[in-house]
Amino acid sequence: MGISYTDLSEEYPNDVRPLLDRDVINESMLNEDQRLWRRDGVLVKQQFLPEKVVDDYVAFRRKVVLDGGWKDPCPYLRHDELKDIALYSPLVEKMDELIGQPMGLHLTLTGWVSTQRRFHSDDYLNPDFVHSHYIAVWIALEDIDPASGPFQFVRGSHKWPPLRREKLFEQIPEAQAQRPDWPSTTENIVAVACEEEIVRRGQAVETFLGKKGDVLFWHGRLIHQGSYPTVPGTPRRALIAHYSSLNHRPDMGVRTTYAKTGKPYFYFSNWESSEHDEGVIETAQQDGVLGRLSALFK
Ligand SMILES: O=C(O)CCC(=O)C(=O)O
Ligand SMILES: [Fe+2]
Repeated sequence: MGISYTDLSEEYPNDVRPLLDRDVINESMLNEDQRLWRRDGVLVKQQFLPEKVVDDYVAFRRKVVLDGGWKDPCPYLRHDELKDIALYSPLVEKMDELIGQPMGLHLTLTGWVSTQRRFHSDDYLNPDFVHSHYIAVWIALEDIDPASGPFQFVRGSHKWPPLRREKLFEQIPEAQAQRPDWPSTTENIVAVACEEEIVRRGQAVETFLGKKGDVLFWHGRLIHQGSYPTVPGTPRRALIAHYSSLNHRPDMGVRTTYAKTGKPYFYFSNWESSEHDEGVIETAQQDGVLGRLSALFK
């Protein structure tokens, strides 16, 4: 027997969960999106982002030559073009409404290919005390090609006992748990346990084939993955952004507000330097070859 989902998970107390996840609430007070969120742990809003917000970001993003995007987690610190979309007011306000807390941006994944990160939930990747006062969004920047390795998820899996880091650490050598790369070296253990649990519960895996401007919001406890592309190399033009409640991240001390939209983000001095852009950003004007390459994306 391998390591099971039960080995890796444990429910946490009702009173530390976000309001909409508590056992007993007054459901008649909820709006439709909150009701769906409580039930499914995932919410899709079609054409949520205005075309201009998407087009402006895409025009800027095309300057990034590599489909993998920026290598660091916080390019938004250096580029207002990322803040314009990831801190677009109605987007953040929707999250505030779902978690019941003011949400701040702390991670953007800018690659235009699938992350190929196998099944997991995001909550156990964060410190315990966050207790899923956490949300991530998957913004389709174009109509998503089914061959590109789309986002997949298990509706309602946010109600399963959540994956816990300390439970995982009980299963692996201490030396491995102490290394900062434990999320990637344990990816397969977690994925196999999740896949077996999906089968055991007889649950369907759903695929998000967003159209341009659509947004999928997902719960920190939702089981999801970036699937493998069936046609490797197929672009998947999306922006993924992660947010935590300002009131649940004592580990991320510095917060600031994006003046243009009035929405908060977490600040990390180590990602501020423009050296993180070196070798990533090349403008079409600077280099004819790269210019021709980016023209291919049009
Ligand atoms: O590549 C994807 O669609 C999923 C990425 C993911 O798991 C995450 O951002 O938490
Ligand atoms: Fe994830």
